[in-house]
Amino acid sequence: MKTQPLAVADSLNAAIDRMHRAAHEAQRAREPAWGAGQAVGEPDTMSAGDQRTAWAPATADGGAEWLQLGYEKAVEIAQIKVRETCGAGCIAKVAAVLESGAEVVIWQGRESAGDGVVDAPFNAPPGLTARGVKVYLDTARVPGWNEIDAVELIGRDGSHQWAATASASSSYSSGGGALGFGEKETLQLFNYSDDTRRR
Ligand SMILES: [Ca+2]
Repeated sequence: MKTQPLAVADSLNAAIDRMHRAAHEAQRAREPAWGAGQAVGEPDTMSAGDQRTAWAPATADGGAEWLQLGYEKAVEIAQIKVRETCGAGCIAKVAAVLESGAEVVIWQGRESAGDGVVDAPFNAPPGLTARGVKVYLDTARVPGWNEIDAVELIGRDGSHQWAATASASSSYSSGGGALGFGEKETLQLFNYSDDTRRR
């Protein structure tokens, strides 16, 4: 008789885990098109062009913009790889963001323009440990939209991470009605799991 409550607790925990995952996936699917959230996670823009599954700044050729990414685990950075899926060639600077908020510039310069999907690699010097990355663009350098689908953080320990969080100087999605919908959905799922636990 003692095992029964444990088994119930296990199955409830598994159910709650499933609900958390479902909520997370629902949230991601409902990220505003072209919003900074589109740069979270692994690449999902497989063909080049103006695609709603990548981040786009608010204007095509407005000039200075930035995209900041956060990762689960701080690592000694080997390389940062930026997946540009539209109008590649605008990256002006790549920096690591330390826990203090201070930025250490990894690369600064003029990227060559490229067609198609471009995975632009930026190598970091040894001894730089962080879990934040900031990519600066000058969108005036390449006429038309400039979009980033994902940013990979590669550690000297061999680890590969996709961004867990993202924010940006601006995004084409700003003012879109989709903001907040994902949160509402998550709340409903959590309320349901609370009810289950009370029974
Ligand atoms: Ca541009």
